[in-house]
Amino acid sequence: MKHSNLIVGILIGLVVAGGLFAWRGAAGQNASDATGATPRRELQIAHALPTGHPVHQGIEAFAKRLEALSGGRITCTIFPSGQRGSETECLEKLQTGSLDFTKTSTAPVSNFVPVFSVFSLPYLFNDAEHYWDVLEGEIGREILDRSTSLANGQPSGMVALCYMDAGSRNFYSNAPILTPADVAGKTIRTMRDPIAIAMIGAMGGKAEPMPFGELYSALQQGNVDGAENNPPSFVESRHVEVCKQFTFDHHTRNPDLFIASQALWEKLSDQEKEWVRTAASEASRVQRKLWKDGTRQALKTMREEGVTIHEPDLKPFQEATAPVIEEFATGEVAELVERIRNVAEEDTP
Ligand code: EAX
Repeated sequence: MKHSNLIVGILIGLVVAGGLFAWRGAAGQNASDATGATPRRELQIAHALPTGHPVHQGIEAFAKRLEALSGGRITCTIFPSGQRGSETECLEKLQTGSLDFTKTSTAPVSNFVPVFSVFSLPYLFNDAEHYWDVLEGEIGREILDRSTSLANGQPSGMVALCYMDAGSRNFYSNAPILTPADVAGKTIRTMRDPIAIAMIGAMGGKAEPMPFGELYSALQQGNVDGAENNPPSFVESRHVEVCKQFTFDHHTRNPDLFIASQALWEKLSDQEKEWVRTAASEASRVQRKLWKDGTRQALKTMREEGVTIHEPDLKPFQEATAPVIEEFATGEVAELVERIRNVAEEDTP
């Protein structure tokens, strides 16, 4: 008996050791060279968007730049299209250290770090210029730096590195949405975000939160009447095949965030952190250009695929969603809203 227990013990030991050996990438310093002096890292990035999307291309720019800056010592593998789970699941993987980087909207991050909810408020920004003035200024930096702690002060498991352009969010469906009354009675997919859910409710619709990767079939099967997003996401995820009415009501501008795992971050040397930060800020700039081209291309595809594009009066949408700001902009979020609005005033000549 004792003998067989020993054999079982050895076998378990081998399996565990094998598992640890195979556990590469996430938060990992995988191997040192023969002298042990130069760590090589193979890091993993996962996100929910398809590879034709300008945000994916921005992430590729990050990986390439990081590899170059580190002289090939840090390489990244990208898992796109929800291969490693939904945006919330990717954030949870950052927290456990089983993933090194992800890109998500600010909306799922706000469920962990509430200050990010400011970006879910309807009509917070006047236009793209106001949005980028805030993101690239003091307020944007301040919010990014808050990503490392939960509301209770405990570590969040995340280090947000930079913003990426995600344009504005807009309704699409098969029935034209020209006023908030057209949202009433419809089931609209949203992100898992209390503010987005309340916003649809304020227009008399029903929000159906679900991961982005499940939306194509929900639209196709008629489980939801519509959704809301930017043109590149609409086109690259092929929702354009199943929805033929797109309305530029610009209700929110939730930026995307490129985020490192705190578990990885704590393992990096100061030099490596600097490479990662530099690669992220360069990728953010490159991605803003890719975004413009990607949006232009998406609009062209939408026209070719027979989508009717509406540019409605925004005022009724702003009025219908104003109670959501009243409800959710409290405490420090209310202060941020005021500061963000002041940035727009400073911009006005
Ligand atoms: O972050 O879930 C969504 O609608 C997001 O816009 C998308 O995945 C990008």
